[in-house]
Amino acid sequence: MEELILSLVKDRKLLSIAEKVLSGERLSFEEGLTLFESSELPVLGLLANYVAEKKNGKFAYFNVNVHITPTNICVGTCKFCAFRKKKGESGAYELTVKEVIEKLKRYSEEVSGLTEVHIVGGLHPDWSYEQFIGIVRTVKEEFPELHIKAYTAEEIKYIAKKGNKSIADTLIDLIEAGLGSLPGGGGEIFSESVRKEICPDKITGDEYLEIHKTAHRLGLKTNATMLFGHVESYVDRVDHLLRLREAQDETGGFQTFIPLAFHPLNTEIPGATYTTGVDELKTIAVSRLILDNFPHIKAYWVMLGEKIAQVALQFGADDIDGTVREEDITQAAGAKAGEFLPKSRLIKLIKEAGKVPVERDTLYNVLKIYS
Ligand code: V47
Repeated sequence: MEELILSLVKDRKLLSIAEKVLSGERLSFEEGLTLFESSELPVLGLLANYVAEKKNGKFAYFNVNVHITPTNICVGTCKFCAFRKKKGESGAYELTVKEVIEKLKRYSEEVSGLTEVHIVGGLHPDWSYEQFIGIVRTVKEEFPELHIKAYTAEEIKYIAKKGNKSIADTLIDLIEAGLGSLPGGGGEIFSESVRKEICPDKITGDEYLEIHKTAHRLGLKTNATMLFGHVESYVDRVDHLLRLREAQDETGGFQTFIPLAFHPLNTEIPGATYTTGVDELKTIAVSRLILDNFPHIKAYWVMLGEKIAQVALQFGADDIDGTVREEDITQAAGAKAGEFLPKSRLIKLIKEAGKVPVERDTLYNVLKIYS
């Protein structure tokens, strides 16, 4: 297999990178850049698939989950976000804890075998520390068997500030309330200059990494993301990936990396367009090749669409996320993929990609293998 892959490489620089990948060596910044600049997409795919299968065999994971977004009211100013509303603006909403529970009751009846709830939302100006913690506590009391993956690093910092507490103490309170892990949202692109342009008021890349590392030290697993396809360059993407790799070397607490394809509708990014299939597959493949210490790469079907997410399973991804059911952030920005896929469809997508569907829980414990 190794010889076959090498025989297909045309570019000399790519050939030496391919040799390094096949012998398990770590790639440098320059090499990451060469990968992004390469137009030999099938070779990138073969290399990334080689690495993915070395790590996870033929397994490709999915889970049965729902998302709940308790509010879209947000004091944030992120220009790429089409979801946020100011208080009082038309379309702004906020759910009470009771409404969150009612929604979850309905979803858990509709989606059988539910194991995870993903809760993220806006930075509501009036909600107290106790309210944010209370959502997690009540969900856990009502649904003790569900894993709660909740609050991005940005929300964690906001909640901590509300409570006048440190990040660590806030996470400790959330864990005590029932938090199971942190989602990867809020990573965007770590580059300071890009953040200044697209989300000037957001936590910095370093703060994002520090919050995740603090969570890891407290025993929580977390995910990481990168929002790509807006104003960032390949240099920014490689920088982002290397900073994640370095953080992972320190704590080892990241489970999966999720490249998020930017959606332009209703956003404030001038001239922004949808990402392309080639860029999406390349970004998945290069992420797999650079992030040698991340166990999993997720092709999030809601943002990639089910077709590209499926093909991504041959380009380095080993996970396509879950059933989802409700997803407002991408929908507001012009999602084309919808927000629910039944388990049977996820299994079909994975099988046809030549992989073995594995139903997992949030922490990648295997629940069922569909061989
Ligand atoms: O933080 C916002 C991104 C994220 C847009 O951890 C946009 O398992 C595209 O992080 N176009 C939230 N993306 C989603 C997220 C996520 C999703 C699924 C699974 C997991 C996980 C995490 O969505 C935000 C932001 O980075 N986002 N606006 C947009 N216009």
